Amino acid sequence: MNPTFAIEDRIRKTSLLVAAVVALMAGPASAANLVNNGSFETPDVTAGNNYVLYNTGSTGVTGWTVLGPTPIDAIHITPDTYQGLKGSDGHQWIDLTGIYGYDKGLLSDAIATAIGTKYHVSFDVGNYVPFGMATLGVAINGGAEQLFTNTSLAPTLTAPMNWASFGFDWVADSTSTRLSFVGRANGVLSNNGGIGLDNVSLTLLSSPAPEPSSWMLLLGGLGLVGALGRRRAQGGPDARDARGVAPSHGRLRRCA
Ligand SMILES: [Ca+2]
Repeated sequence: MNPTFAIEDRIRKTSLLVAAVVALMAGPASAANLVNNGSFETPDVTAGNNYVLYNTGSTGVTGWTVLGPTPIDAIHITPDTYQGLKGSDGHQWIDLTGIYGYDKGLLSDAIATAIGTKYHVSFDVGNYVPFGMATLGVAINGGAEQLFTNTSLAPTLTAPMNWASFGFDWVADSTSTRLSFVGRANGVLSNNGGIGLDNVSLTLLSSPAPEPSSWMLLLGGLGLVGALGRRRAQGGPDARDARGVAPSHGRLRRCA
């Protein structure tokens, strides 16, 4: 191999390696769901062919704590084996009204997040069509609540349930994050007999920008490679040809 070409090849490979490192620092291409049991498939209650109620304060829904204004009858897991009421994902979903009522919900277990990093929150709101539209409120770490209403009562593949997806981006301001989902009245845009929740996710959108020291390290490494390449191209003391033989610098070689 031509020595100059060998040096260029080494620099090219090093550049590819640096690009790979930068890509890794930017985060994975497809991020995993950080919410534990966001589809409410655990515990599996499908065998009972009926919904299962959880009282305020219960941690019986894996990954979540039940919220409610009264001690009993807060929310329930509904399996699709109960009157064919299908979730939007998997076989189970949450009815945030319990038997009846508003202001009941679920609070996620703490999720590790990185301050300054952007995430995407998504979830599905379900209407039990005979009862009407459903509204739920979403808050992060007890902050301001946003209301989301599924206004569609059209028949769907999950009839008599109608599910709609919602979401928003959020930049973390804490290293520990808890999401809450609560059924709300919201005027005439909700009902107190069926507010569905399913398919909750929190996914990483981007990592924070690397610290200046990280960039300096990378740029310093690139500069070192470039200097080494120039030194070898000029036939410096470190130069080797493709066989690893140093140049003779004008000295005569003894022939055998
Ligand atoms: Ca589900």
